[in-house]
Amino acid sequence: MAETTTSSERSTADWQAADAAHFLHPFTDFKALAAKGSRVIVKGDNIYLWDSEGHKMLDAMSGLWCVNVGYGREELIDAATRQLKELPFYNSFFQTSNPRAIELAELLAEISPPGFSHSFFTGSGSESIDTIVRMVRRYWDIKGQPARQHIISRNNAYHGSTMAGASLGGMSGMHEQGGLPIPGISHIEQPFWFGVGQGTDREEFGRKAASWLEARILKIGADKVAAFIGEPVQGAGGVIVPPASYWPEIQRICDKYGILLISDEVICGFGRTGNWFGCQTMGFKPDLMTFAKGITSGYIPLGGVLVGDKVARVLIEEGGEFNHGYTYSGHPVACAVAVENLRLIRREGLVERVRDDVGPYLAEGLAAIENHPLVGEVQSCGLMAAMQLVKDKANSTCFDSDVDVGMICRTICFEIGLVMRAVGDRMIIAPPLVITRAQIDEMVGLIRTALDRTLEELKRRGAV
Ligand code: PXG
Repeated sequence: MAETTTSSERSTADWQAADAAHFLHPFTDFKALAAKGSRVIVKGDNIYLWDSEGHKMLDAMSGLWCVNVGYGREELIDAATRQLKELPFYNSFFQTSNPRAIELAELLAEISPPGFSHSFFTGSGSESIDTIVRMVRRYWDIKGQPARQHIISRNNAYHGSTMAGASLGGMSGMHEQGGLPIPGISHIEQPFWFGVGQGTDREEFGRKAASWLEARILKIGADKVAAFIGEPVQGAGGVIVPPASYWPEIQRICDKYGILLISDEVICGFGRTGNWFGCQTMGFKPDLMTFAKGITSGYIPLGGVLVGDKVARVLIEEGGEFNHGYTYSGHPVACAVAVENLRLIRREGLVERVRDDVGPYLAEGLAAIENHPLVGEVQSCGLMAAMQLVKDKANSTCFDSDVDVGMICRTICFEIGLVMRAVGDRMIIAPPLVITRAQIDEMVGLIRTALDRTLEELKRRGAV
């Protein structure tokens, strides 16, 4: 076995060879990556990353939508270190608890919308989604309506990668592997105006997209539907911001048929959209919320479910034992980091900053980019944004499927020192909430350069 070394002690080629020989990466064509060699990230500070070749990059994706307070925060490092020394692990099974998990549950009740007093902790977003499937089905069992099993989600949703997460997600590539979705789950079309609703009024389209939920409920039978789940703004699906009319109408339909409404806040939670939770930005009141990622700014894995009082009361007062939980539910070190992270977000006013300052400033900066010949649409919400790349701006025509314009642009981004993600032909960003106005200028400048170079490359290939 190789000794542990710091990055400077092994060459990039050496890291890549060992990586290819032993490490199977998520969502990866293993053979293709082994041939190419992975990019080895060795250091992070504030909103910047460095790879093993010493290249500095502006991380416009906050790691993977999670490093909300930026890299290298001593407060979080100290909180973890203190807790590692005091009590690195104890479980929350068998009638035991620990101070950090209690404090975190208390703090979450404070920062969440009214009516959320209880949390269930997990180790990730996917585990939170699995928890919610079991929890809402259990809720209806206790209520004497065991037929309410079915959960409705949406095409192009992302809810994680476990059996339940990948099933609730609406990614066909995931469903194709492993016999998914599992029974009792179905999907309606997403509220993606550019992709599904063009030619119609945006708000009218939002109401229409919500009406697909009602149609599905009636098809299945309301007495068989347990819940509807959605991300307030779809993240991994391409930062799809629904029309303002959408979520209030979804809420009305769920209320009408007595169906539980679940907000998947794994990306939108903890300030990303300019409120503590995305449902507040989108104007709806869910019964349950899943969270992960930004709760610890990604420094350590932690997820969970915020359980609204209506559901919690039934589970607590009438439910008896809930046969569900994980070794790391309420992990003291993860909870210590989360508590410090939430306090830091509050102390530095990061949520308000996204809402009133850097969020609107980013929107202004991107409005200028909307004029770019490659950009058909820009959407943003707080500090998450998407640029839809098009072949013909005047007619909003997309590129042919053999032109992988998103990947061309993404490769150029890495070359110029910008981490920006491509979801199909949509370029997306979600920078750390601590980003300054000057850094937004820098980021928008890099985006413009990337788009210009992408256009040049497309011309060279004869694709435009
Ligand atoms: N729900 C949502 C809304 C998510 O975005 C999960 C659940 C699952 O969380 P875990 O912690 O189990 O990964 C996610 C995760 C991407 C990308 O490519 C997005 C996620 C994960 C990996 C890649 O944008 N989101």
